[in-house]
Amino acid sequence: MIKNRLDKLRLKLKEKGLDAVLLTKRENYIYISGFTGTFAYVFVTQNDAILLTDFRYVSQAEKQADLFEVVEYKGKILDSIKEVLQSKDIEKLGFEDDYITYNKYEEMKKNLLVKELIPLGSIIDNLRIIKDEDEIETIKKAVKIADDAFFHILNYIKPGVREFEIAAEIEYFMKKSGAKGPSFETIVASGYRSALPHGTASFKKIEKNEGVTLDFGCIYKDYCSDMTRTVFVGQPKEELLDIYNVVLNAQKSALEKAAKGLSGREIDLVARDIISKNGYGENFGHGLGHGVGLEVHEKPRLSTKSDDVMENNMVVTIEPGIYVNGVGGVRIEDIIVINDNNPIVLTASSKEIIVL
Ligand SMILES: [Mn+2]
Repeated sequence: MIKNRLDKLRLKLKEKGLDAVLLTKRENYIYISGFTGTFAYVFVTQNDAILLTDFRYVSQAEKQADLFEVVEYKGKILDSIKEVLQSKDIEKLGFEDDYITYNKYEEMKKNLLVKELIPLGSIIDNLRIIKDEDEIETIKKAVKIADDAFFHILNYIKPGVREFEIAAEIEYFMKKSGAKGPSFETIVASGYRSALPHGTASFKKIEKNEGVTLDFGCIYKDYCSDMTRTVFVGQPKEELLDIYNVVLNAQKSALEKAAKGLSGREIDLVARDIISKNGYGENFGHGLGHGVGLEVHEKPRLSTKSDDVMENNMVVTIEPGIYVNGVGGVRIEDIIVINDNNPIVLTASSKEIIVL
């Protein structure tokens, strides 16, 4: 698995004319090396794979990154890296331009003494975009934990309970089920607050006859899940139920159309057309979805601006929503795996109207 990823990275290095890459973004070095600790500099050339870390992580790195030579650095990390670069005659070094701070870049330029520091752009993101079997299995577990948490929380949502209590219960449940934690700040947006697309849980109490949007996910073995459901407590306004049916129709249609070869824009348009035709075009102000993996939001993007083309084994969300001030909002989100013309839906929670 790691061998395969290293081979692909080395091919990219060749294409780009790079002698080596230096990775420090955690998701990227997990992907390339297998090491999951929070601190490492991962260095890869055509012939070498070296992981520099400190005392805390040496034995973990040796175990997890078994295709890498693990070097424990003492003193300044950039001095250790400079030594490695000089011993390997590196002239063109790729770095993570979308992650390294300006300060770090200046420091690297001054201290590493390589001829050229070359931005990697999306090279690593593009390697991570198609998931292998192990990754899909891990994501399935993360999705299952979130599905179970949704089922669990339905008994907990009632008038008088505060949004943050619901968020805490969801997160506690997920952690007890083996998750490392939530994959982002849990969204619980009830009543008028459900018109906020990203209303993280507040002190507001759930009231009778309103909707509650729950958007949450967990991290399981470093892979993320992400799901959204809107449920109702008592009898919601007629318009909110109409909105629910429009969102559900848009969500199902886009999900069914999601296929290999289509762009993120084309799939987004399927949902957007349905929502617009029902008069809510202005109320769907975000993209349809995004890739999910080591990061909860990663490539590919599904939006009006996305040229990303779907390929098999990309894992993406489909999450249209409608938000109307004074009425409320509805969003429905599933995770799917692109699979020719038959996407595999990982999220198992019901999408039918749930009235509590
Ligand atoms: Mn999402």
